[in-house]
Amino acid sequence: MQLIDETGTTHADDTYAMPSNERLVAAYRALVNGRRLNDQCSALVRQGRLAVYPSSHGQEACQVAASLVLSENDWLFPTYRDTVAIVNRGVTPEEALVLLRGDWHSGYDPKHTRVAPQATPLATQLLHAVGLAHAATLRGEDTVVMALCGDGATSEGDFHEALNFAAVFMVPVVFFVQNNEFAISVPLAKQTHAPSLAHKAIGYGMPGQRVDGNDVAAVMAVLDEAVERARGGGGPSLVEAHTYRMQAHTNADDDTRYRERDEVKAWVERDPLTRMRAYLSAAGAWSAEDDSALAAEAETMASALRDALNREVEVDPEDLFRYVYASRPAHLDRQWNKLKDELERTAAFEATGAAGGGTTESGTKEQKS
Ligand SMILES: Cc1ncc(C[n+]2csc(CCOP(=O)(O)OP(=O)(O)O)c2C)c(N)n1
Repeated sequence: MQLIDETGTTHADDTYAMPSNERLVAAYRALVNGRRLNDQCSALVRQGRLAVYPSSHGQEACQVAASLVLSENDWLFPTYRDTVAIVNRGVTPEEALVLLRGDWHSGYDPKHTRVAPQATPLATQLLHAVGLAHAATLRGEDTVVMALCGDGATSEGDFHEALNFAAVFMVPVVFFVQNNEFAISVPLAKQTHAPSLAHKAIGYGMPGQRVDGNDVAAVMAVLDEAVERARGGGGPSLVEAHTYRMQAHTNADDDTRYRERDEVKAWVERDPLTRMRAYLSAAGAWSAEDDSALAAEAETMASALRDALNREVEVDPEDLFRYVYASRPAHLDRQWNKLKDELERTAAFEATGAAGGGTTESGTKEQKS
C-alpha cells in the first residue's frame, strides 16, 4: 500500500484515506527532528560519548507513524533501533540514550511515559506487549499496544507465540514489523520463504497488511486502521512496513561486506523526508520559511543533546545488579563479584601505574585484564 510515491505524487487507495495535512505537517516535523537525532547520535558514538547507536536513518517514517497514531493512554513496546519513536512519544533524547550509553537498563519510567524499556533480545518485547494489552482488556481499559520489531525478529519463537496468543485472546495489540531487509548481515530471503512478512498474519487468523515503509502517510493510514480495530475489540493485526536500513547495523558492523553500494544508493531516492516535503509543498502546506524554522528547532535539540552527553555522570556499577530482582539471585551475585574484582584490579593497576612503579604492594607485576 502506498499513498505518496518517491516523487511526491499521490495514489488514491480504496481502503485507506490520506491523513489530513495538519497531521502530515506534524509527521514531517517529526521526520526532520528524527533524522537530526539519528545523525547526532551516530556522531556521538564516533566521539566516544555513546557506547553504541543502532540508527533508524532512512526508517524515520515508520518511527514517526508508530508514535503518532497512538493516544495518550496507549503503550509503545520498542526495540533498540526505535529511539526516534520513543522520543516522539515524549521521552527526552537524553533519557532515551541512557541504555545505549551503557549507564542503566532504562533512562525513563515506563509507567510514566507508557513506553516500555527498549529491548535488545529479539522479540521478547512482543510477549510483554501482549501481556500488557491482555491485562488492560481484563481491567476494562481501552488501551492499545503498539509492538515494534524487525524482520529478523520474526524468526524468533517469541514472535510466533505472541501472535498466536494475541489472536486467540483477541488482544488489542498491533504488531508492527519494520522490514529493513537485513538482520545484521542476513538478508530477508534467508529469514523466510513466505511471499511477505504480512502473509504470516493469515496463519494466526488476524489481518495483515504490507505498506511502503518510506511513505509516512501510508504507514499512518494503515496503522490508524489497525489501532482503531484493536480499540473497538477487533483484536490484533500485523503490519509489515517495507523500508531499508541506510546505515550499518551499529558502529560494530561493516555493511560493505554483505551488500552492494549501488543497492544502498538506490534507496536514497526513496527517502521518506524528501517525498513528504514535496507533497506538503505542492499542497501549499509547507514553505521555505518553515524549513528554516524547523532546521533551527532540530539544531537546538541536537545541541542540547551534545551538552547532556558531554557531561560526565557518576554511575554506581552495582546498580545494574541491584534492582533486577527483589533479592539478588546467586548468578547475579557471581556476575557482580566478577565485575567488582575486575574494577578493583583495574583501580589498583592504575594507582600503581600512576605512581610510576607499575608494581603491586606485594612487589609483583600487575597484569592488565
Ligand atoms: C534472541 C536474540 N538472538 C540474537 C540476537 C543478536 N542480534 C542482535 S540484532 C540482530 C539482528 C536483528 O535484525 P532485525 O530483527 O531485522 O532488526 P534490525 O536490527 O534490522 O532493526 C541479532 C541477530 C539478539 N539480540 N537476541
